[in-house]
Amino acid sequence: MTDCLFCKIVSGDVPAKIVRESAGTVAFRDINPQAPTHVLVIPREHHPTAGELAAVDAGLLAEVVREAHQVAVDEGIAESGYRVVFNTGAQAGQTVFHVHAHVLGGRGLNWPPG
Ligand code: DGP
Repeated sequence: MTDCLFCKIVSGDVPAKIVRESAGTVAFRDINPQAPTHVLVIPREHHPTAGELAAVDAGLLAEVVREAHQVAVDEGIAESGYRVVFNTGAQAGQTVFHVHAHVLGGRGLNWPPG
């Protein structure tokens, strides 16, 4: 999609601190980190939400989740604990409508979230 910020990160038109890449995904540091580790994992293909991606390519959604776990391993937070969040829809705080998994960790995380 030409007008999508995260598509532009995939294409390299917008710079990002990329930490991992796989055949179907790119992982990069969030510009406004909410925890010591805050990485976004996105599919290279444009899909607006996790639910829509699940409906058309569940394998690609699984790849996003697998890569999120690998980010946690790489960042050294897999053992202490980390959170994977798909904000879905405006009321849940989704601001970029290209599906992304937030990988958060490196500090205690409260529940329920705000
Ligand atoms: P969400 O609110 O769930 O849609 O998350 C969008 C995230 O994207 C938010 O945590 C901030 C991050 N973000 C927005 N613009 C940029 C950008 O240009 N570069 C990077 N690396 N992250 C961005």
